[in-house]
Amino acid sequence: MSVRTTCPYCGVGCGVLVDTGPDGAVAVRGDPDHPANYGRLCSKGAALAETIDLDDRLLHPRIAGRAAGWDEALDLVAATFARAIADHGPDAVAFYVSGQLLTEDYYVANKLMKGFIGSANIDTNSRLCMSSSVAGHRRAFGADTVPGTYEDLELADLVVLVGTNLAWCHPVLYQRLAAARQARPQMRIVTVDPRRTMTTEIADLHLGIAADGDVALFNGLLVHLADHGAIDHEYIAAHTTGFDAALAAARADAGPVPADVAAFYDLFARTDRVVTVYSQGVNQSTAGTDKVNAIINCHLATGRIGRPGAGPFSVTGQPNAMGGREVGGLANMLAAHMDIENPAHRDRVARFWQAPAIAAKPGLKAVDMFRAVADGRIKALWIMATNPAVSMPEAGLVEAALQACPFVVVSDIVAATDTLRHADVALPAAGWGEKDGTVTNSERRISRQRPFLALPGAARPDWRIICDVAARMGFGSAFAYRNPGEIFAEHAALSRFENAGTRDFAIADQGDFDAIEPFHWPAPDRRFFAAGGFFTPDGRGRFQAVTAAAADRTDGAFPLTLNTGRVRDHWHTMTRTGKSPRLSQHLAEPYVEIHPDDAAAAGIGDADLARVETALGAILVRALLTRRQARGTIFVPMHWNDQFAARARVDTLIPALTDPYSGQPASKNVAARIGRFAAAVYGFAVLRDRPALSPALSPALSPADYWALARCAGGWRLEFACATPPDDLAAALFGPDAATIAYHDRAGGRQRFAAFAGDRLVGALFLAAEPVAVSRDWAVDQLQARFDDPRARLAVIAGRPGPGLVDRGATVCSCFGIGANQIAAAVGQGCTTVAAIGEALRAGTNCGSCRSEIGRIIDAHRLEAAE
Ligand SMILES: Nc1nc2c(c(=O)[nH]1)N[C@H]1C(S)=C(S)[C@@H](COP(=O)(O)OP(=O)(O)OC[C@H]3O[C@@H](n4cnc5c(=O)[nH]c(N)nc54)[C@H](O)[C@@H]3O)O[C@H]1N2
Ligand SMILES: Nc1nc2c(c(=O)[nH]1)N[C@H]1C(S)=C(S)[C@@H](COP(=O)(O)OP(=O)(O)OC[C@H]3O[C@@H](n4cnc5c(=O)[nH]c(N)nc54)[C@H](O)[C@@H]3O)O[C@H]1N2
Ligand code: SF4
Ligand SMILES: [Mo]
Repeated sequence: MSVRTTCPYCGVGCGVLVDTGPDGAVAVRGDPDHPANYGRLCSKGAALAETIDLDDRLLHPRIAGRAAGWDEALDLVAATFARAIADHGPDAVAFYVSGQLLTEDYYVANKLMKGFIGSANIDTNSRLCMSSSVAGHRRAFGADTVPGTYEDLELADLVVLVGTNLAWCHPVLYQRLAAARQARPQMRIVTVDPRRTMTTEIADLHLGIAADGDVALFNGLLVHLADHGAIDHEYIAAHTTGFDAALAAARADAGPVPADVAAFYDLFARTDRVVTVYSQGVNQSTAGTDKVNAIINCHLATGRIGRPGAGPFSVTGQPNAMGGREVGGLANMLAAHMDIENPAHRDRVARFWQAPAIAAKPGLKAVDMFRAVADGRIKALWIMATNPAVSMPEAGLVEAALQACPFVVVSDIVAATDTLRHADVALPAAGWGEKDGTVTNSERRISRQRPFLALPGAARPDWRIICDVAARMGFGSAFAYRNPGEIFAEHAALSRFENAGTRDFAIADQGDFDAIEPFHWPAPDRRFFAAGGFFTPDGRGRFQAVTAAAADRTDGAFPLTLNTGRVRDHWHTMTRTGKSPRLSQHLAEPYVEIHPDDAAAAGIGDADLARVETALGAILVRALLTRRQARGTIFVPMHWNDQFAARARVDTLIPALTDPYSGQPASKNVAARIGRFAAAVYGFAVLRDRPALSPALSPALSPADYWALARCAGGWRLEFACATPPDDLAAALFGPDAATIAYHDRAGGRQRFAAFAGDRLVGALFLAAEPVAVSRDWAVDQLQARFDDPRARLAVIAGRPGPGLVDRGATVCSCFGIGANQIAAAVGQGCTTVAAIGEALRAGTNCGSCRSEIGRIIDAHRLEAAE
């Protein structure tokens, strides 16, 4: 029988059906009955089965790097936290947690810190993610309420996508939008983003605003609405306050309106059903909260909120970002959407928890928390389900802080991360498929994650680890849960406790935990605020007077604006998606996207290596030249880290500038410069076994200034470059025993090696004085081939497919492994629609995540034909 669970990646929260065969093989498919996805999955969800093996898992507690038992580890954690609290007070300890914890884990972590330790020093990676939306919601609505549902995107006549690459980051929601638009072609879509993305492909109009131009854009819209009779005066009078001040502030921002912006204003003004979807292009900014309110102002002014097909819609990133907000996991929140600064709320929660020491004031937000770790105020820190050495701004300083901290505990599922290398105690947590509990998606829908695998090694669920530490600190009776169902029931009871409609967050008793079906809170398909009913003291929604601030951070030394974000097939710091060969092929290296003119000015050619530098440091990544990037701007993905590349952690470059209301860091607008990295030698290798890339293990490769490692079918692929040629690299990579054949073209500086064991390739290595021109996909295929014939071996060092073999080109469709060259060839043979490509090659017919990319190849090909 299938296990019904929920995808552990993005906040769309797709239902997943898992079947385990008699041999233990796991098959994953979309749950046709889950109301988030109705059976769909994206490339990441579809590849989940590739990420659950136990390679690289953390399976036992470790103390100072040595294996330890649970009792010893838990005793040490509890005793060290207790001693720090006794000696220095409760604010000398902190938890840094994650929107990837389940609600039950999150609830007990928050309860322990805020009710029993007596500090609010618990913050979460949601600070880097959703906190500006939380702050904007609370300013406007009086509570952190998401008014609408996913269905609104399908019912709208205009969908405005602001700072959100929905096609790659919320792919199933994007597919629902694309399907709705196909069914109702009159629907209009506008994208607002400084760069053109795959999401732009669906837009009728794209506004390529300057970084942080959003407040000015939406203030201009408010003025336009006021001046063109598009204001809902009745709604404003009945349900809101502050309109005049907000409009006056918006007018002060007024400037010339370009034609494309005017077209957007006009479309917005005359369309009743408008949904504005936004995510990190809005939140991750020093003006993040103001951006949120500038958007909400326009919806309040038109009364377009909480009605089918109308409303502002902040889409959440992580699978349980919303659950974390419900339990109050942010340092400035309490629990069940209550407010830590409200004495009545503190008293209520304290009574409900029978808490000995309810926190009296907000705790430290993420950036300030790591500063307090750095300067010694925090003596003991526990990090759970997040990788701040990669994902926090000023990541280098975060690492220095971890190194300086007397006691760092890290709960994770993998054995090696950039954060774990600083852990005094490493605790093995249960991962997806093993853990059991609930998550809440972007539309307030709570779904179960259910286990279908046994706990591996000594791994334990996070909730249990936290409760075991709480018990050892003397709080056993308040943390004596036997299972996550008991925690969920308490969480639900707190949401109803002395509520009587005064708080938005309320969930009914769900009865049997195991039988919980995906459900909306507070009631099925309920939306908020169509008829007022805000959670402010006077029940009115609050317009906010916001003003656009100067946002250009560039100067003569750092003339480019660095923007960061995500790619389609990787998840954050790659601890899970990096295990999947399929997902690692879409984009296999860290890169910088740059406009060809800016690249030319810096002397950078396509596929060159580029040094991206800010005032804080430099990284080395591959250059991708594209006109989708606006001049003067560059884009680097956030994913690559020291486990997968030599120096590509983009957060080492990002100063921790934060939004004044939310404390959310500005990850998308940093002054930078770029230069070509001149290597003496470029290399590419495919390898059966993962190469050890540390200087100690592979001295020959240690001078490599650049390397990037990716999983591929049958092994690993490695790109690298060195300023000085390495000695004897082939032997270091292949081992002394492999039968190696070699080709040297001294004039051209090319060397190629192939090593075999039996009839299989152990590895192939290609070196050149310029970026290696060998088909990556073809080379990867050789790892799976049989080499009985010596001539076939020679083809490997010839570095090209033999006659009759085609190079698939860069992978576009991850599900079926279809490359760009194959798609282009099919277009040439008359397949001129995405559907026709699907019929011919199957590309795009499973998860659909690549459909916009296929569309782009078709368009490019037609353009070429027309020229
Ligand atoms: N494939 C994949 N999907 C994911 C994730 C992942 O790691 N991989 N992570 C999940 C998580 S936790 C999150 S939070 C979401 C994030 O989802 P998104 O917010 O969609 O992702 P990002 O790529 O971070 O940023 C979105 C866009 O903001 C644009 N932007 C930058 N500056 C500005 C600006 O000033 N104004 C405007 N309007 N736009 C700007 C960027 O160019 C970028 O295209 O994705 C979730 N889904
Ligand atoms: N420059 C830049 N930086 C950014 C962003 C950006 O757009 N640009 N985006 C920010 C955003 S929105 C986010 S959400 C963050 C994400 O950043 P992180 O939270 O640091 O990224 P993840 O890789 O998701 O880290 C999750 C960790 O938890 C582990 N893990 C997985 N499952 C479990 C579990 O069940 N239990 C435990 N204990 N551990 C588990 C994983 O192995 C991994 O090490 O990055 C932020 N940083
Ligand atoms: S859209 Fe993809 S990553 Fe997000 S929940 Fe659905 S299957 Fe998972
Ligand atoms: Mo996020």
